[in-house]
Amino acid sequence: MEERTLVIIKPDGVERNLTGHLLKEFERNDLRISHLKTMQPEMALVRKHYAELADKPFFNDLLTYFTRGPVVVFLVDGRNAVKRVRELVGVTDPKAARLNTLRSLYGIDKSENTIHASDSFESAEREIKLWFKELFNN
Ligand code: DGI
Repeated sequence: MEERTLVIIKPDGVERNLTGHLLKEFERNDLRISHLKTMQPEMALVRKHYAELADKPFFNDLLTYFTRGPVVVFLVDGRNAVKRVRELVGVTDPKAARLNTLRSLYGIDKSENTIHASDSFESAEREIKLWFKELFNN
């Protein structure tokens, strides 16, 4: 099924000049980048994005990290894009991520894992509305 998902290059990725490398991997894997922007995220937006982690002990560190510098936010389109992008990105902990996934190649550790990708079709819909409000009328 043709799908759209949300990807974010987190501050550690932008800081280490990995934006181009990371974007290229999506195109190389036959996925299409349909919208893209750089922004300095507001704390309130990141709080909403990670609302389901609000009671985790690492939540405040996560907010500080995510808002410490610019991020690159983009939409990726393609057949089964949600699952294919998650496979390309790899699991949360870069040390546990499969060989050649983006987190295993570029992630620093579990708290600074360089890249975010929506984990389901429903998450993608919710997150696209949060990060790309301008695409919606209401
Ligand atoms: O969907 P994911 O990003 O793979 O994972 P998630 O939604 O469970 O967690 C969101 C982010 O929170 C994750 O990319 C990095 C951070 N995180 C998750 N688990 C831990 C964590 N950070 C720390 N410091 N410790 C954790 O156990």
